[in-house]
Amino acid sequence: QSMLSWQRTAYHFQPKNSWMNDPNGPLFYKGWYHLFYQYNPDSAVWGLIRWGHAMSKDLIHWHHLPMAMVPDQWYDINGVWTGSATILPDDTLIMLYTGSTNESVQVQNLAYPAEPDDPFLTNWLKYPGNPVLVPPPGVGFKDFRDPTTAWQSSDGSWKITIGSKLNTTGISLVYKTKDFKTYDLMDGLLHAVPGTGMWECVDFYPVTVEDKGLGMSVKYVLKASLDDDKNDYYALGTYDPVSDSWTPDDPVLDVGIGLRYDYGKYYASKTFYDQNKERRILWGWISESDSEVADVQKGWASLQGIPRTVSFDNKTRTNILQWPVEEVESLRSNRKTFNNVTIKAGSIVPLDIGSATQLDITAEFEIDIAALGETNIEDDVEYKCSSSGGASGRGAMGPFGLLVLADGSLSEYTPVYFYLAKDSYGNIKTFFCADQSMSSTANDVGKFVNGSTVPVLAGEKFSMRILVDHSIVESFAQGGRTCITSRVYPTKAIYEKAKLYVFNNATEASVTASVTTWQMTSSAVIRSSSMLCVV
Ligand code: DQQ
Repeated sequence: QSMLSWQRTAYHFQPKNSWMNDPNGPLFYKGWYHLFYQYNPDSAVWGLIRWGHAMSKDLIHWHHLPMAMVPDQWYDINGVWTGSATILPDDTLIMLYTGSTNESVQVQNLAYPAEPDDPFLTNWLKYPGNPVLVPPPGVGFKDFRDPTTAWQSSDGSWKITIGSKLNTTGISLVYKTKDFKTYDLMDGLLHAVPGTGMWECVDFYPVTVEDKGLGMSVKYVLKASLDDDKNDYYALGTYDPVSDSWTPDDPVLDVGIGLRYDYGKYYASKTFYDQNKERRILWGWISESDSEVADVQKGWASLQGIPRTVSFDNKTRTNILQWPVEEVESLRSNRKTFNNVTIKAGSIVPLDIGSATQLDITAEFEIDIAALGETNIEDDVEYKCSSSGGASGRGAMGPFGLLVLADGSLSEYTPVYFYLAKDSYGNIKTFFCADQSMSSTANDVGKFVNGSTVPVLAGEKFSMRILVDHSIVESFAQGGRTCITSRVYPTKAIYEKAKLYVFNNATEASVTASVTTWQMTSSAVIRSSSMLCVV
């Protein structure tokens, strides 16, 4: 047991050891959820990548399985990189993935289950005709990776899209295929955004929109993982299946310049349609923000976020909603409720809940804006989570929220909070932020303040949900309109020394908070007790 062993999570997905990155080919097949992932079993840093593999009945309790694919062919000998699954109408399972060849060229390869009747999907066959796609003329050998799940055209053929770049313009190419072995490159691009650089792990999927009085329609989400700044950006738009092009609803909120899935650590994500529960589920890779030395010392690096359902926000109509899958609630126990706690400006109130390292928290806040004289509310057109002093930067109406993973002397704590500021039109704008600057007394860890604005509609309270699991804090505002994932490395606020507080650091406004907490049971137990752990 290393001295850093407390950082290991209790209910997030992690391999038993070593390095993990992107989620790959998530799917539901013959009663089981499968997750494959970029895996380097040799050490806790990125290296020669294989496909790790695990399966689960509920997306929370996982059985580790043998590696699904390893570099053993000239076309993937430098790495079995990211890919996606497609389940055809007759249940045939198709896997497309990027191989890094013997010459480090990025090519796309086809694989399929060796025994399609095996619900464990243990053995995989690589198509003897691989690679099925090589970089087209004009595309760099190292700028062609991460094929999406395929979607079907009206003529029965299939299309996929693959991210790339042309100079500094991020692009997504579209290919058409009938058999997943031979492909035609379409003339146009699905989309392109100048200045966004290489698009990794493109994702493209429909979301259902409720049209008042008119029934349902669909919009399409396009997501790109920007290699240059390691964040996942999405936009809502429309898809024209004839030209195979996608157009954003709002060009100001285009891919790579507008909305992010998450304003903390969240990258190389991928969704899949869960035909079991008829929902779309998002997986995202959450890397460390400590040092590589610490990762090697603890013997592992990276987590997957708790899978999130993704849906269109029919209220704002400008964003998606992301919410932890309901199955995570099966880990809840020992519920504690604190109703209508008044927190005066500039005060902190402890919530007596026992150990606070494995928690699910929901909280609602009300603020009496009318009671504040108009003159007391300052214009704050410049406010930004990242540069406005974090939780210690005070305004008339914020910050207020929770301090998670705090020790009793408040030498370590992670504030997750709202901050209200007036924009240039005099309208109140709400920010949702998470501040890592006081999370750890260690000096080799990231101490960012992350966050963004969050839409709060008339009549809504300010609401947040937070999942705390030792070294990760996942925060969701207003039902999942804005999300922030933080990696935190407390040295004092660990195990039974970790506590929870509600705080209001506003200079004027008094806040009323209602908070519910649950202890979260470890899901990890199954990792060591199950007969299915054959690794
Ligand atoms: N990780 C994979 C690539 C992908 C990148 C390699 C994103 O396929 O583009 O491990 O993190």
